[in-house]
Amino acid sequence: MAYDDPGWNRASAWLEGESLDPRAELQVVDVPINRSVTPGSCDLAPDAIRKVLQRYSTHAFHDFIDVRGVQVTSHPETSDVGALTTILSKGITALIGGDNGVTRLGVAAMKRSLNLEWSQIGLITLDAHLDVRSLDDGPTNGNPVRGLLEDGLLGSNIVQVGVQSFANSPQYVRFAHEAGIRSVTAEVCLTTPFDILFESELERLADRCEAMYFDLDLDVMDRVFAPGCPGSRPGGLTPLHAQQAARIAGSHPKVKAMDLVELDPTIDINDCTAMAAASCLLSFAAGMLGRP
Ligand SMILES: [Mn+2]
Repeated sequence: MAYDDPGWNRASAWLEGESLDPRAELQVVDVPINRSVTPGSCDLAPDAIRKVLQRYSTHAFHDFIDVRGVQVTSHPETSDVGALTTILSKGITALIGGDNGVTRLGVAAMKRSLNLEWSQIGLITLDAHLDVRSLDDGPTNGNPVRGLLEDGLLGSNIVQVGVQSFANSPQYVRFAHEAGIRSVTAEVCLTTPFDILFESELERLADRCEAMYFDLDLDVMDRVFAPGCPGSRPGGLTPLHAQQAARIAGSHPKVKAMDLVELDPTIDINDCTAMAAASCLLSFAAGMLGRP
C-alpha cells in the first residue's frame, strides 16, 4: 500500500484533475495506437505513464512552479482525427501514445482545429529517427513524417532533433534532406548546451509558421534510459534533455500540441522509460506556466 503523506501531493492526482489556482489548461487524451514496424505493445503505454505519476510530485525547481497551476481535462481515448480535432479545438493538448503513428493524426487534428493552411504548420520532433519510411504498407510508427509530407506539410517546416547515426538508412536520410527537412544529430545535442540549441530550433521554426506540434518520441533517449522503446540505441539523449525540450516546447505560445510516443511497457525495465515519459509530461505542463 502506498504511504500517504498529506504534505506530499501526487502528480497522478494532478493528471486526474486536481489543480491549485489554475492559470492554464491542458487537454489530455490517450491515443493507444499500436501499428509498429516491430510488433509491440505501445497501446499499454498510457496506463503505464499514469501509474508512475503516483511517484512524482507537482513541484518544478525551474521557476519554482507547481504544475497544479495547469488544470487538466482528460478525454476518452481515441485515434479518430475528427474526435482529436474537437479536443484540440479546446486548447493545448497532450496526446499520450501509442506508437509514433500518433503524430500524423495529431498534426492533422491540430491543423483542422485551427483552420490553418499546411504552410502555417510546423513540426518539431525529438526522435532518433526520421520516420520517413515508405507508405506502401499503410501508416505505421516508421512513416508519420513521410505521411505528413504526403498530406501537405512542408519539409522546410519540419525539424528533427536527436537523430542518430546507424539508426536511419542512407536512402531515407537522402529523402529527408531532399524534402528540406532540417535535422540535428544526437551528437550535436550532446556536445552543445542543449536548452539553448532546442530553444533556437523552436524559434527558427516559429518564424516560419503559426502553430507548432511537438512530437516526443521517447526513443530519442539512450537505450540505457529508454529500454522500453524498441527503437532506442546507445548514444542517445538523457531524460534531462527530454525534460528540457518538453519544458521549452511547453513554454512557447505557438506550440499547440505535444505527443509522447513509443513506450512499450512490456519491455521496459524498472519503469525507467515510463518514468521518463511521465516527467516529460510534467515538464511540458511546467513550461506552459511560463507562457507570456
Ligand atoms: Mn519516431
